[in-house]
Amino acid sequence: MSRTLFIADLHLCQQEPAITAGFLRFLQREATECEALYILGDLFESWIGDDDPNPLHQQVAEALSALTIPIWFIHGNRDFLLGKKFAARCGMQLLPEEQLLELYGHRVLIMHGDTLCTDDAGYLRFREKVHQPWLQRLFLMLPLRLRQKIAVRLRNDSQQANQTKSQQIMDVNPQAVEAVMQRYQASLLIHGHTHRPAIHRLSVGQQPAERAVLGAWHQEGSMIQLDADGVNLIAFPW
Ligand code: LP5
Ligand code: MN
Repeated sequence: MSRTLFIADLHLCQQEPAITAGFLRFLQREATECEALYILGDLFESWIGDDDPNPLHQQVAEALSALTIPIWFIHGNRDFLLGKKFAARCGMQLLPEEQLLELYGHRVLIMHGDTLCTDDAGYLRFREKVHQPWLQRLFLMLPLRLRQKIAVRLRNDSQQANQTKSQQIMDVNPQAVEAVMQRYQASLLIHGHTHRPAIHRLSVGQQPAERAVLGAWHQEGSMIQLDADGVNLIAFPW
């Protein structure tokens, strides 16, 4: 079937087995009937290193590697440390944070979406810090238990910080969207992160364009399907 699927923000974790089960069903059904699957970040609730022996990771790796279609992954703000080793176990390929695709006659830009939230200065400062390669190397050398503790601490700090931020600050900035789409001459942008599923029509350099936003999987599944007829945002029960 000539269609490509995109998903993001599943936030898989051991505490939410129903979401994992829904994802495994999605892989067996939807993902077997498409040309390629793109995972646009935050597949996992958090990631502290490929050496984490969490059995959920093994389960996900087995299910993904059983697929015969190409699987591509862009890091999110929760799983930016997911490395080549785990990607290889899943049979998926890692992409840079922005990737242009030419699919069915569309120029499609894909990304996680966090870098579009340019009004969230606190987050961007945090992001810059934790994306420093030396800090990541140092973090990955720490004992697993300590890494787990740091991740829990960062999640708590983040949740607290988010309570004081407005909804607008935590959404994408329209100028940032237009600028990046113009830079890639993209007519379609697909991203996640904001958990505000929608297809927005806009104009980029006076040309009609679309921004398709994936939903999180907290209450139901969310995927974007792209084919020769265009882009479709689909919600489904897990
Ligand atoms: O994730 P979510 O939805 O709660 O909020 C995000 C932004 N927050 C984050 C932080 C993550 O949740 C933390 C994930 C940790 C996982 C792995 C640990 C690996 C550590 C590696 C170290 C090298 O992404 C949030 C946004 C929101 O999205 C909406 O876009 O607003 O941003 C924040 O909350 C950032 C705060 O403004 C500042 C957080 C305070 C932390 C200060 C510590 C800095 C020093 C770090 C050094 C290790
Ligand atoms: Mn995110």
